[in-house]
Amino acid sequence: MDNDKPLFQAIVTGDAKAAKALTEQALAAGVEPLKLVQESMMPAMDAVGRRFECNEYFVPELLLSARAMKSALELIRPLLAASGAPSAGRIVIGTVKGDLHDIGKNLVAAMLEGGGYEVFDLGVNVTPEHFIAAVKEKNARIVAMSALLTTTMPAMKTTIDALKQAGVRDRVKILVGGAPISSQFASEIGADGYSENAAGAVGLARKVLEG
Ligand code: B1M
Repeated sequence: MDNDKPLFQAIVTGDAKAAKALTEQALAAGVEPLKLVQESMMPAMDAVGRRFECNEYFVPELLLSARAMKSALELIRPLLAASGAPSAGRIVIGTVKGDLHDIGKNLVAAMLEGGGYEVFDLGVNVTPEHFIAAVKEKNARIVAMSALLTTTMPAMKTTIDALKQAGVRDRVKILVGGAPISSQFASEIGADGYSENAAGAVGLARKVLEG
């Protein structure tokens, strides 16, 4: 194991019960939630990804690790989101059509909530129609899209095109992110911004709304 932190190990080995207990213990001991995310949880999912790439792990192991990650994240998300500030604007967020990865998207949503935004999480496998309906219904100022698969990256452009077709593109700023996404890809598809990580998404949202 390339990290000896117990929470890292619990997630890599897919032990959800231990991941939850260790997170509870760390939080009770005063460890910063973001420190747990950055130093144990995200490195753990990266390690899981590396094992998957070299055929040491298969989908069942990925699922177990994802479940362990989620059990820790459930405790952390409300803490990241806690902020008494008035709403800085409404954001709809979702993982694009065809893509079921939601751990990073959930983290981004929690950080945006913590940054004072009212966040409407549409979940995973979100169709362009669903994004359009949510923008209209919630009167959102930002659409944030996540994609983790190279095969679902094009769904971001499809969604942007559909927002244009529906006549709502100009009333929202569009932000994109996810492991295979880059700022170059974001500008190629006509998004307004790209963030590499959850913390960066908060500053980016502020920047695009001000600019
Ligand atoms: Co999948 N998976 N997976 N997977 N999975 C990856 C993404 C992969 C890189 C693994 C690998 O090969 N190394 C690979 C994709 C390869 C590619 O496309 N080039 C892959 C594959 C192939 C697949 C399947 C096709 C496997 C199969 O069935 N054969 C399948 C596809 C299913 C589908 O979506 N249709 C699949 C399934 C799954 C599980 C369901 C088992 C599970 C997901 C569970 C879940 O999310 N509920 C899973 C997992 C866990 C992973 C890895 C191991 C971990 C992903 C993760 O949660 N990372 C992943 C390998 C890896 O990434 N290292 C892998 C932690 C998370 C905090 O980071 O999501 O990157 P991330 O989010 C970051 C940033 O990217 C950014 O901020 C976040 C926090 O800082 N960000 C945004 C994300 N969204 C943003 C939006 C923004 C801004 C920033 O908006 C403004």
